[in-house]
Amino acid sequence: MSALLRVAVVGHTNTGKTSLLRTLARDVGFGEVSDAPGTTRHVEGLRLFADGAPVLELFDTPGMEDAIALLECIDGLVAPGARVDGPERIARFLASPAAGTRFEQEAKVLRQLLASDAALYVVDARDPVLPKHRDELAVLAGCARPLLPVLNFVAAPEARVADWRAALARLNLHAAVSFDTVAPPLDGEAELFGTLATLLHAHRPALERLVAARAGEADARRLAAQRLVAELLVELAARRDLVADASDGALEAAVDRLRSHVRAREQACVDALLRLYRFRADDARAAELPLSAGRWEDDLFHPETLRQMGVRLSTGVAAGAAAGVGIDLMTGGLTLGAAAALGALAGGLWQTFGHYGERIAARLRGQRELTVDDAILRLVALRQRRLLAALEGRGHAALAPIEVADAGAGGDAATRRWREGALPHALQKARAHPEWAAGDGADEVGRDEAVAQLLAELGA
Ligand SMILES: Nc1nc2c(ncn2[C@@H]2O[C@H](COP(=O)(O)OP(=O)(O)OP(=O)(O)O)[C@@H](O)[C@H]2O)c(=O)[nH]1
Ligand SMILES: [Mg+2]
Repeated sequence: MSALLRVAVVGHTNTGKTSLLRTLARDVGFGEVSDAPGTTRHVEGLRLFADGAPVLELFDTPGMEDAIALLECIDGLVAPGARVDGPERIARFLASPAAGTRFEQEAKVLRQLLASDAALYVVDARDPVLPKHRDELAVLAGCARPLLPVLNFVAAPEARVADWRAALARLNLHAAVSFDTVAPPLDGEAELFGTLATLLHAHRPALERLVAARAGEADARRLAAQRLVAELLVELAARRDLVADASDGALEAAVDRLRSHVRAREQACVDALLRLYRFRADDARAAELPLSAGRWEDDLFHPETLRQMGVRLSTGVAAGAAAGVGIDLMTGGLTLGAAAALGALAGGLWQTFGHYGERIAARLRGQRELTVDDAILRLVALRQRRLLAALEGRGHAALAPIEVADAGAGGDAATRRWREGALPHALQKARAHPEWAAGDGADEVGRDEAVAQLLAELGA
């Protein structure tokens, strides 16, 4: 047994072997996945790492197609009644001409299994248990390697998990794990590697390290993703565009500019999230997130988009031309200033006036300031959270559209809060800090504090 655990992934054609490897490796680019049988034609390996060191090497293999004929062929190579054990029978088969012709694909599987410490036997749990499966297992058992059945497609309503477990037990395969490469169960990986460890005692510590390392990576990934969203929201809330020119044309152009900025900033966050979760933005597979080619289909500033997400329209949004943009118009005095600036003054912090002095003076000169409407912040928060949930629950083998959760009145408490509760304090604070929007390092400490505070509120 080599130090690096080697596991072959075997099974009938089209059961999702390549998909399983994609999901375990978090790599949408591994191998070729298709609905057609016989997609994988060659053995291909990939390594999984724990803390930078390789722990497990998995080998994708071609699907087995005609196990009944294969078993007959192998049986035909041994004289009737002769006492020849499994590995010897397999060796005779591999040395026979049939292994290079009719059963070339199957021979690749068996060679790889003999060169491995164990195998994952991938089953399409929607299939009935058929003689071809029993013969497949009889041939594989001939290699005398531990086999762990992986019941794939268990998220499908027609999955026959109990039938499969019963049939496998009759073949002395008592440990089997349920999986779904498209919608993998949250603890699916840990269960898979944990069960494998019970079959491969010598490799148990390595597999446990792998499970722990991958759980740590998942936590770090989730936190990094939440931080990306928090930074996005803080920056958008902080954004204030000054419109110095009092003409309507200038205002319209500035509104357009702000909207383009918000769209681009949100898209940058989507791109970063896809990269973080190792999905490709230009990959057709990412298109079935609630995104199209890595982009949201619905424009952020279309009132219908807000309605679909259940966000109530504020006056700014209803205002048509300037939908989604708050406009502070200064007509005199301090009564109409930015709420944030007023808040600072009302709080009795007179010295803060110096900080806002220039902006207030500008407003007295008839200038206007544009901000991102609360409703847009809510919408951005709601859909980034939805994207996060989709990315968390999605395997790297997913090809089909995901169910987009009902965005209507329902949702959990956090969703309802984003939709209609008070905006988190960190965002209200960001309203008073236009310098946080620049992302140029100005007042990074304050901005980071707000992001951390928002993260804590998001996590709560
Ligand atoms: N819904 C669902 N679809 C899956 C799952 N696993 C695989 N698929 C789909 O099943 C089809 C076959 O998947 P592959 O990964 O190519 O199967 P394979 O076993 O490698 O196939 P061969 O290489 O041809 O033997 C593809 O269309 C996958 O998208 C699953 O768990 N759930
Ligand atoms: Mg394949």
